[in-house]
Amino acid sequence: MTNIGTDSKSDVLERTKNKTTKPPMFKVYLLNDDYTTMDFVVEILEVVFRHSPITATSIMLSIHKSGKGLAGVYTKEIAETKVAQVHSAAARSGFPLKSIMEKE
Ligand code: TYC
Repeated sequence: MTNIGTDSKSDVLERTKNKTTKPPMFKVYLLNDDYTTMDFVVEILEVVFRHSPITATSIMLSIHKSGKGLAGVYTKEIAETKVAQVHSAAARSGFPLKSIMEKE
């Protein structure tokens, strides 16, 4: 909404609309499996998704029981990076842990 400058007719219209429109957001999920340890999933939720130990444990247990759980919601590029970080940490540790993203 902000038009830079004053009310002079000769002023250049530098901006016709503000920059408050929201970017598309993506949900990042972790999926359950039978081989990844609970401790590893909690560590991923703490380190990659910045959850507290208590929240990370609660999310992990909900994934274990239901099959899938929300780890976080991010813009596209950040969501893609989180998914890649999960897969590379899991591969490095020999776990099949999977992460997926979905547009909100
Ligand atoms: N089901 C795993 C086990 O019993 C634990 C687990 C939880 C694995 C969440 C993946 O996203 C996951 N060791």
